[in-house]
Amino acid sequence: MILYDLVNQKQAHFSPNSWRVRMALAHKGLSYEVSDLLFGGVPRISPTGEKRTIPTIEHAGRQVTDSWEIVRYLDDAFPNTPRLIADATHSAESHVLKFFQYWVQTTLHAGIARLVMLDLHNSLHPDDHAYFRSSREKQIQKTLEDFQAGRETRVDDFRKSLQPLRLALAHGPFVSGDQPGYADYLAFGAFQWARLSSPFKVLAEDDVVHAWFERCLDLYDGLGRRELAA
Ligand SMILES: N[C@@H](CCC(=O)N[C@@H](CS)C(=O)NCC(=O)O)C(=O)O
Repeated sequence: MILYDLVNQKQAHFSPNSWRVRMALAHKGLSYEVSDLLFGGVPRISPTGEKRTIPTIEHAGRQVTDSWEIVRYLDDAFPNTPRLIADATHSAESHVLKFFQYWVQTTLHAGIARLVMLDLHNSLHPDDHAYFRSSREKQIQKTLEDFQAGRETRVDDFRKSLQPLRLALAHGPFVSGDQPGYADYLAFGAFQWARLSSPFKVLAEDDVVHAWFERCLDLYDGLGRRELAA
């Protein structure tokens, strides 16, 4: 199995969506090789030129792209490993987990982007700077500098938006309960992205979310912690 992943200037694997899959592979005890890429290399992953994003995996002669599709594929291809997304395709549990993924995307990823986007740009390999700046500035309709400006006064609003995580963590050490599950990996990816891309502290140290993130960094012999912080 090959995992195609992005690296920054320090060779850190910073992609949030890729961390979901890295944690899923560890949860299942599956081994794999990593193929490191810059943003500029992503269009060349597919031998036939089909659109690919990071993460993409290659297994048994086939490529699977999109983190959700990859985890579903792993659940099906390795039925003797613990499942991460509930069984039947249209089960209520899988829909609720997908809803949580949408919350991660719209609240965590978007909120973190507003705090660290310029730092993230600066952490990338210089060959990626021009592409990253022009593609992201087109999406956000501002300069990266303006987008990140004022973060010290805005970070409190981001921290308030984490209340659903705090409420969930009142029931156990992980969002999924006593043991970590895919909901944990979805949220973990977002905070790991921030940790690897910027020295800015998006979490307060006395927050239960901070304690949970530290627990996630320790999982699987410190898989997440081994990737050095920005
Ligand atoms: N929904 C996709 C999103 C994947 C995605 O957007 N990946 C980013 C990197 S984290 C990417 O490949 N970007 C390529 C680009 O911006 O050119 C997933 O969960 O895998």
